[in-house]
Amino acid sequence: MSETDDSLKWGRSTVDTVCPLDCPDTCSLEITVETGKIISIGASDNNPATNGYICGKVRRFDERVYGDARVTQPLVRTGPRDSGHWETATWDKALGTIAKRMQDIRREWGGEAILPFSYGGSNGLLSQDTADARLFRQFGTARLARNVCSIPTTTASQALYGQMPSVTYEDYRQAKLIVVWGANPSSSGIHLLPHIKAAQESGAALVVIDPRRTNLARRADLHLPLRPGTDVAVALSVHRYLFEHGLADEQFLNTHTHGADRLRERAQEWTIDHAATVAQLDPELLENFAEMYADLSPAVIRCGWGLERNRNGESAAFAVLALPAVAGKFGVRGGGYSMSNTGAWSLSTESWIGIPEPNTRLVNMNKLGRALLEYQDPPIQMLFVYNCNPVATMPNQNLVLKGLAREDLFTVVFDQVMTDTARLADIVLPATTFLESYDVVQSYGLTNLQLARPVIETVGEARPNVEVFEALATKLDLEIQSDDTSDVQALLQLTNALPDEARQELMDTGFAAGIADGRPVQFRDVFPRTPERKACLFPEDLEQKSSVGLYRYQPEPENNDHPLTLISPATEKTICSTLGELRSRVARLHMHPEDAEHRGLSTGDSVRIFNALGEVHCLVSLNSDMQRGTVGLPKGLWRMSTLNGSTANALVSDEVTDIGGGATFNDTRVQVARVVTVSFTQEQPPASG
Ligand SMILES: Nc1nc2c(c(=O)[nH]1)N[C@H]1C(S)=C(S)[C@@H](COP(=O)(O)OP(=O)(O)OC[C@H]3O[C@@H](n4cnc5c(=O)[nH]c(N)nc54)[C@H](O)[C@@H]3O)O[C@H]1N2
Ligand SMILES: Nc1nc2c(c(=O)[nH]1)N[C@H]1C(S)=C(S)[C@@H](COP(=O)(O)OP(=O)(O)OC[C@H]3O[C@@H](n4cnc5c(=O)[nH]c(N)nc54)[C@H](O)[C@@H]3O)O[C@H]1N2
Ligand code: SF4
Ligand SMILES: [Mo]
Repeated sequence: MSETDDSLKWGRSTVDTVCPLDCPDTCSLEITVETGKIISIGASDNNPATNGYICGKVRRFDERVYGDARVTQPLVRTGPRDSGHWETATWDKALGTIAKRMQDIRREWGGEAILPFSYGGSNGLLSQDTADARLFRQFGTARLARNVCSIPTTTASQALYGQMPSVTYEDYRQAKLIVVWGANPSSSGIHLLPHIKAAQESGAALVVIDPRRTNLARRADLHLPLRPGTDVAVALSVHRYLFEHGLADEQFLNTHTHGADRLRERAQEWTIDHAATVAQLDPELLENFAEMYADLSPAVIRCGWGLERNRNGESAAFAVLALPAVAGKFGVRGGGYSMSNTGAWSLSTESWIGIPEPNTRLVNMNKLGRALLEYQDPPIQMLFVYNCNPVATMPNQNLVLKGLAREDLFTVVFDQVMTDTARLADIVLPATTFLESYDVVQSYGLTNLQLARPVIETVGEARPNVEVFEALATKLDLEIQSDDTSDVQALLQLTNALPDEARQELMDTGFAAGIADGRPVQFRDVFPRTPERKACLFPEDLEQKSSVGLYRYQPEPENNDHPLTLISPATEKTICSTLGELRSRVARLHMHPEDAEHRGLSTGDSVRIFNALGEVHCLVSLNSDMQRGTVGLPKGLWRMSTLNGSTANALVSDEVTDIGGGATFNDTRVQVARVVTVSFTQEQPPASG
């Protein structure tokens, strides 16, 4: 980053930018910099939704920027994997080595033996699907299906409504009923909370549907502590209730939807009692919910991602997102649903990648371990990881680790810090953080676009993604038709794809609000982006694709050896695994006191959580906010946060959902037992070695 103003180096200044982390809120930030160093990170006024505050994670983001885990130079492995022995290299040498290996592998095995592996990273538009995509497409590597998150919900919201923009946070104040379904905004999107509170103060009712009694559930009028994976049954029972009691909005269904009859047919078997039995709910509570949803308007559903991470993920998301159509909740401010707004700007990455996607092998990222160990013709010979920390975040951790341990695999990890994945690499490349480079950040919780700008000089030799992939392409002699050899040039190219007015706004102020001033009313200002602008309640193509059919519940198989269901939702400590390096305490498994009592466990005990895939050793906390039979570990832990170096994903299988191939993190059966600590007497010394 050469564009930094000299005043940043010497004086004290404040710079406005945006938080691009994988969080729906995209806070606008004010960073104070003194003699070139960040001294504080706080909120700025640019994005009204930020409302003067940011989360604790990003307030301490400077601890990542300057922390011990930061990678500041290209590193080449000199000892065995994970030994921590590295030598530094110049960028030129590191990229030269990588380019040579890529060429050799392509010659011997074909381009498909190289697997680029990435997810959101810092989530800025420049940092993925720009120069990286041009390089890998042109070189003919394998392709990655980035399916770890939001596949079931996106499949449903795309098919039903063509990813119509959502009810925005501010409009929650207008609602008379707010349903927070499988989302935990107290951790995962804190700027929604004041609006929910304000609505409650004006008399709105709050329903939370979550196996845990979350903070929000405690403040709710009704909490449905359902068994994980049973949302489809619960939602279909509400559909049935609406249809049976003449409370479905037939006029809306006739005018604005297709397929309501098929949905009604599928809902038929789901009486309140049947659904309550399957979901282990009190049928009276469930009926209360159905009544409230029928009676109260405007009613908004905040659909989260907790409900999608199981075998019923797609059908659950369909059944939940179809509710406002059947109940006629659209067309008024504060009515409808909120899901991801990724589609709000209709930005086409294809237009700025400019190179068609080759028809090479497609690897579902959830199957990384299997891909490294089992895929043949050709076997994977090289993995290029960026914007992602798969050891911490992908399913079936032990298989991933075994794959990464292959001596014949060449692994490059391009990251800001020495992650659990980077430790296993052959070459580690240092990446800039969002405080060191330009980017454009599109909110998926709101509709705005914001500009991220460098506020400090790059730390060490860290470089932004665009620059690194361009430099590597040059080493590979690829003729990539692009002028964006730096993040600034890429930024200019990307913003050219925006509508003129938005582009101007973004460049002038760093902020563009988006559709209808960022507050679109569904079925009034925005309509489904589907043929005829109608909601498609029963897409036949997906019905065909599903192994059991849409809106159908697949029960869990009996598993008496592993009777507990493990969930691993987001916490306020990390964003996925980002910032996990700052988490020093041993993780805790949360368990209902009755489940603990059966196992003779008390808070603070060391436990093994195990199933056929692996085991995790950590501490246990008794917590009556957990549903009986369901236990919880944090998402995104680093290996150092447990007692045996395994995290929740060591217990999560790489089975994927049947329509979109999404991850099933919360569909995990485990058993828990105390870790027996053996004490040795002097006569029986422990064996050495
Ligand atoms: N602080 C923080 N913020 C984040 C993230 C983070 O890691 N940390 N991650 C970001 C990302 S990548 C995402 S995708 C979002 C995710 O944000 P959320 O939508 O909040 O998703 P989760 O944290 O997976 O789970 C939300 C809730 O679903 C519940 N749940 C689990 N299984 C089920 C189920 O079967 N049915 C129902 N109804 N509920 C269930 C969990 O108990 C949890 O309270 O958050 C983003 N924001
Ligand atoms: N058990 C369990 N596991 C889960 C989930 C769960 O609910 N339970 N949720 C899943 C979800 S929702 C998601 S989205 C995934 C996310 O999984 P990942 O995509 O692996 O997300 P992070 O752990 O945040 O890793 C992103 C990495 O990119 C790096 N990075 C950031 N910015 C840049 C950049 O500009 N350039 C480069 N080169 N690197 C950068 C960061 O330092 C970080 O190490 O995790 C999933 N894992
Ligand atoms: S992680 Fe979310 S809440 Fe925290 S600063 Fe970033 S956008 Fe705001
Ligand atoms: Mo995610």
